[in-house]
Amino acid sequence: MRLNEYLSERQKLINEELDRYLPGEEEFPNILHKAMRHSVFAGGKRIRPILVMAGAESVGKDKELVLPTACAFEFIHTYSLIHDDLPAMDDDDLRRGQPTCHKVYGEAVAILAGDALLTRAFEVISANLSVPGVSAAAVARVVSIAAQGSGCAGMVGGQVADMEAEGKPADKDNMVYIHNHKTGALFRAALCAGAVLAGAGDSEVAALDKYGQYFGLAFQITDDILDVEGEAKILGKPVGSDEKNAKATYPALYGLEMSYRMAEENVAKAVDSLRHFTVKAEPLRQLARFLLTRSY
Ligand code: GRG
Repeated sequence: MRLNEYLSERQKLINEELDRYLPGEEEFPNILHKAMRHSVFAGGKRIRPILVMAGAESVGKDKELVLPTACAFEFIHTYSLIHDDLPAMDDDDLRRGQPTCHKVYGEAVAILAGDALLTRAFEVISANLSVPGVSAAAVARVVSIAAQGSGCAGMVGGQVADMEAEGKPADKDNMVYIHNHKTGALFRAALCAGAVLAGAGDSEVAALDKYGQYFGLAFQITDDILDVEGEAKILGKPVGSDEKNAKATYPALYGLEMSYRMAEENVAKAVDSLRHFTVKAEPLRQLARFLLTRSY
């Protein structure tokens, strides 16, 4: 399997499906739908939908079975980015090199576009019921998994813990809590949702959940490393010379070399979580290893 081809084929499929599940820009109220589409189609990597599909495939089912839910996870992710960029939070003008939603459509519309994407996500999860082979019980369980992964026990909880930590001395345990919730919870939920819709057994779901936890930490550590390296490049500093102490990050707390080793450890644990899975889990194994060499 060539991971690059796998990823671009999945991204193309997801982009087509996302288009199908979003109201058109010509539909009233146009500004809302334009704002939703602006952020959904601003060039994301589509990792969460890919994890939903890979979760289902790892237990032997086709990706087509979970396409609506895969889109739902991208909607939840996009809502979180729109809200994260708002002046009340990170106050960012650019995301993925493009103007943020509130910069183009104003704050009020951006807030509502985020709200609409989050609610649309649950509508689209329920649409997964019309896919033959998916049980109503599985869809109900996925509603709960998605809500927990994105809400106060998951991503929103992590975001608030992150805000609360700002300006305080870095605390390693708190940093792990923040990453597990802000970033990891949605990855875990995506994997489990795909598996549950595919009829996976409890031990398979638990193994994918573990994989998601280690994958999430490795993703965050490599994200922090890329940030430091990117900043060093832009500012012309040697890598590692900047103490990014304003925020608790792995490189700030452990240094770059140790952070990379920690990413490797988490990747190894993620791969090991899948030891009882067949070759059908190969994309997940490769995706985890890919984190160590990614440049974006
Ligand atoms: C506002 C409820 C709420 C939550 C915000 C996702 C998030 C929580 C904040 C974004 C800031 C951030 C750097 C989070 C940690 C890492 C992360 C989730 C990065 C973005 O995910 P990617 O790399 O993004 O999958 P793309 O652009 O590929 O979609």
